[in-house]
Amino acid sequence: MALDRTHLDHLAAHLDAARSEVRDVTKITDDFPDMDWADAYDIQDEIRRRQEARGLRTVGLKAGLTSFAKMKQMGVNEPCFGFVSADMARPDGGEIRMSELIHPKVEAEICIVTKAALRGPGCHVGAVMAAIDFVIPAVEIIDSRYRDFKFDLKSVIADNTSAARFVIGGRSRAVEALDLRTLGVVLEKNGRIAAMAAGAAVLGHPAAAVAMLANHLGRRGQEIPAGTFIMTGGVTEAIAVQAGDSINVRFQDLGSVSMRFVE
Ligand code: 0L1
Ligand code: MG
Repeated sequence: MALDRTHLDHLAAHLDAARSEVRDVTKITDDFPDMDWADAYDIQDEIRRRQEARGLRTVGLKAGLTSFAKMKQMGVNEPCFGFVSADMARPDGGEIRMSELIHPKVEAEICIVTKAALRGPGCHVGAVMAAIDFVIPAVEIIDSRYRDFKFDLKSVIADNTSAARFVIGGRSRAVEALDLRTLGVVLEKNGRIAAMAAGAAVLGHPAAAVAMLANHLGRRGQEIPAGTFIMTGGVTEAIAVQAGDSINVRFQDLGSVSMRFVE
C-alpha cells in the first residue's frame, strides 16, 4: 500500500462527490502516481462504505473490461471489479436521464446469480458453473467520472469501474439450458445493429470472469456470498449514447433488454 488512510479517504470523497454532483475530474493517478493496486481497491471499498452509510444498498458485483473488444477499446489488458447499488437500477423498457450522467455508454452483459458461496484462490469455471442459480441478461450504463474517459486502470478501479446504471430484463434461465459461450448478443441502437458478439467474447467463457472475481476477492480475504447478482462484463465494446437514443439488446434464449435515453 503506497497511500496512507488520509489520502485514501480524500480520494474516495473526491470521486464519490464527482459521481453525486455529476461532474468530471482528471484521473487521480495524475496527482498520486505512486498509487498501487491495493490502494485503488481500498478507495473503491471506501466509496462503497460511504454510500452504504448514506443508505444505498449494494445489490451486486461486476466485472469490467472482460471482453477483448472492450480491452482494446480502452487500451488495457486486464479486467477490473466493482459493485452495483440499488440506486443504479432502472426498469426494463424505462427511461434513463442524461442530466444525471456525464457521458454514458451502454454495455450488453450476461449476468448470473449464485446459489452457493465462491471463494478464491483456485476458483475455476467448473466451480462457478456449479454455483450458478440462474442466468439473466442486463445492460450496464457506464459513466466514468474521468474527463473524456481518459484514465488508467488504477484510476478506473478507484472510481468503482465507471458503474452508474444497470437494467435487468429478458427472462432468467437455468445455466443447464444454455451454452454461455455460444450465447449470441445483438445490441441495437435506434433500430440499427451497433454491435454483436457471443458469450465467449468474455474471457472465453463468462464464468471465467466470475472465477477471476472470486480469486480477486480471495486475495483480499473476501468471498462471493450465495445469492449474489454478478455482471460478467460487456460482450462488445461500449456504445456511446445521447438523449433521444433507444437501445434494445437481444440475448439468445434470454429475451431482450431495452431503454430510452432522455434529457
Ligand atoms: O464495466 C466496464 O467494463 C467498465 C470498465 C471501466 C472502464 C470504462 O469506463 O470503460
Ligand atoms: Mg460493464
